[in-house]
This record gives sequence, C-alpha cells and structure tokens, in this order.
Amino acid sequence: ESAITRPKGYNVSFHCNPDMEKHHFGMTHPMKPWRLTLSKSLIYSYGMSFAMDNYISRAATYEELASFHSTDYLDFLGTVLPEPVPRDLENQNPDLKFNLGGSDCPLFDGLYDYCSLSAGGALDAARKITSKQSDIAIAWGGGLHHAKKAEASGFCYINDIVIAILELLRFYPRVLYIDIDVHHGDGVEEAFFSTDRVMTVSFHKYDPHNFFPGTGALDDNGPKNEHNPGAHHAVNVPLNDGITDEQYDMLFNSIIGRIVEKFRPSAIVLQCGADSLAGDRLGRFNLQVQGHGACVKFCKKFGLPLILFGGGGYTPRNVARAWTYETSIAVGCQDNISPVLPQHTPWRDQFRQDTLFPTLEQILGEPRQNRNPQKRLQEIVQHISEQLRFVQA
Ligand code: V1S
Ligand code: CA
Ligand code: ZN
Repeated sequence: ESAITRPKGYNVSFHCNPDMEKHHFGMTHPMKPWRLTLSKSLIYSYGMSFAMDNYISRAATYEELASFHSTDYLDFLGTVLPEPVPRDLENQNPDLKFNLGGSDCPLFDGLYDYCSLSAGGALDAARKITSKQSDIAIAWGGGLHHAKKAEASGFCYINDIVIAILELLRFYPRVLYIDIDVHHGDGVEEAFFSTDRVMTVSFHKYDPHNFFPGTGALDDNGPKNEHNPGAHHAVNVPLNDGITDEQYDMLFNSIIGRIVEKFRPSAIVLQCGADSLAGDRLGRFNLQVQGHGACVKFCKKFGLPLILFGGGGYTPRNVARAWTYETSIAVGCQDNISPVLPQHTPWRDQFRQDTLFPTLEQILGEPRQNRNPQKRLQEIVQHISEQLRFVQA
C-alpha cells in the first residue's frame, strides 16, 4: 500500500509535457530532454502523482514569449530551419545570428515547440501560484537560465524563468530568485539588473576563463550607480570544485536566511539545476541528492509561495534521483518514501544502483578534490552580509 498521501493544508502542482521530452539536441550534445521522462517515471513509480495536481503544460504563446524576448529574435527562432552544419566548421562560424546554430545552441527539429513548451510549463506554474491554487508549483522542464532578451546561450533559447517571474511581479511586490545549478544564472540576473523587486542569488562554480559562462564574481552585484534601484540586488556565490553537502548547507542556509530576513520576498523561485550533483557530466561539485534536496527543504520552511524549476543536469540517473527526492520534499512525504527504488520503476537498469541516495563512492569511485577552504566560504558570507546592508524591503 502506498504511504503517499495528499499534503494537508497545502497544494502542490506538477507541470510537464511529454512532447517536450522527445526533442533531441544532437547525438553528442549533453542536454538530453529524455532525462525529464526518466525523472517523471521515477516520481510516478513512488506514487507521488496522487499527492499533487498534475497538469500537461501548454505551449506559451508568441505574446507571452515577447513579454521578455525581442520580436526580432522570436521571429528568427520561429522561422529558422535546422541546417546540417559540417562538424569541423561549426565552431569556426564567426557570426551566428542570435548565437543560434553553434554547438551549444544547435538548431534541431521542433526547436520552437520545445522552447514554447518549456515556457508554457513555467507560466502555468506561475499562474497556479498567483491564483493561489498551488502553494508549491513544480516544472522540471523549466529553468533555462542563460537565455537573453535577443540571444540564445548555453543550451537555453527562451528564458522561461524570467517570463514566469514577470508574471509573479504582476501580483507580488518582491520575488527572490535562487539558482543552485552549477552554472551562473546570468540571464535571469541580467534581466532584473535594474529593479529592486527581484533579488537574484546564484551559487555556481566560478572560473572566469575555464568554466561557462565565466561571469558571477562575488563583487558583481548589479550596476552600482545611485540611480539604479537594482544595485546590490544580484548576489553571487562563486565556488570551486568539490564542494560538499555540509559546506553547501552551511552557505545556503546562512546566505538565504539573511536574504529572506532583509529582502522579505513575497514569493521564491528556486532553479534546481542538477548539474551541481557529484558525478555530473559537466559539473564539478561533490553534492549528493540529500545536500541538493536540503536547499528545497530550507526554502519550503519559509512557507512562501514557491516555484521549483529544473535547469542543467547531464547524468540523467542522478537528475532523476534529485528531482524525485525534491518532489517528495515539496509534497512532504520525504520521510515516508523508500530509499530503495521501487521494483516496478521503468528503465531501472539506467539507475545502476537501486538506491535513491547513492554514496559518493558509488557515484564517483574517487570523490573530486575539494578546493573550497572554509576560510574562503566565511569571506563569501561576510561579503554578502555587507552587501545586504544596502538592501531594504
Ligand atoms: N561545460 C561545458 C559545455 N559542454 C558543451 C558541449 C559539449 C558537447 C556538445 F556537443 C555541445 C556542447 N558546451 C558547454 C558550455 C555550455 C554549458 C551550458 C550549461 C547550461 C546550464 O546547465 O547552465 C543550463 C541548462 N559551453 C562552453 O563552455 C562554450 C564553448 C565555450 C566550449 C564548448 N564548445 C563545444 C562550445 C564553446
Ligand atoms: Ca547557479
Ligand atoms: Zn548548468
């Protein structure tokens, strides 16, 4: 018998669309929309659909996409056709229009549908929150944080997060955006650089010359001129390889705790990019499913309207584990679900081990060296505490 019951007193909605999951970026490309299918099947195997309101998300309209993106860009995105690019020439092409068609942001069949479905799910989630039908809304197909107003970047074409936050701002005075993807949430940060109604916080691996996108230094906190209300409202937490659950938990709790106290958000949007997990194909951290999920637990405790988005995540079995555990936290059944994967889980072989919580040894063999001295982490907390003196709700 399933131990999963509907949470009392609050509603969780789950937004996905199987049509989004069938798209392919290309054989060698790390972004695999199929990871969404794997995640959803594990979530459903645990019986969690019975504890949530489940919606097939719709495609966002052109006008909805244009709430953030330029029409020039959208028109090009809507008409451009996939063109076979000779592999050896693609990185030498100096003038990709809107950064479309290179190896990071390839043109593939159904690209516009893929983008509008991701944004549609994010908007559906935002509207369930603003209509108060949901307390927590989950859209694992969203979270594409690098896309700019008129430019694709880092596997992201449409910034569904910005579009969803713009919708929240129609109803709420202040929104806190938190990004635990291993990459800097540059697109969302830039979109809200000049407003004090959105505070953006990104935790990421920072190495300006060797790690994408190369932005997000500790003292990049928004254009600092006295006429810019958004000054000091961008918080960056630059990290090095190998950070552990324990260190991340300490940082996340002290930084987010202080920010919530000072900024007093009316809603929280948490981008849960799963490439910050140990063993990710592109990531460099040593986070486990428990440490990643602890961020969701911490955010949920504030009792504010909450949206959970996906994002990066390039080792599908770990992505599925993390987003399943995080769905269980949203629903409140995390202490009742079995740490052993359900016997009837589809694609069970994909998971290698039958546990929801593999050890670092199981994931990596040898853990990645931790290059985050405690002293540096304290300096980061100190800098952010000083930055927050300039912030008022
Ligand atoms: N790291 C990394 C990486 N790997 C690739 C890549 C690899 C194989 C391919 F067939 C195509 C692309 N690109 C990158 C990064 C972009 C990372 C984007 C992360 C997205 C997110 O998780 O934050 C949110 C969904 N791009 C680069 O590092 C740029 C290059 C500079 C180096 C790699 N080459 C392939 C492109 C140019
Ligand atoms: Ca991040
Ligand atoms: Zn990422």
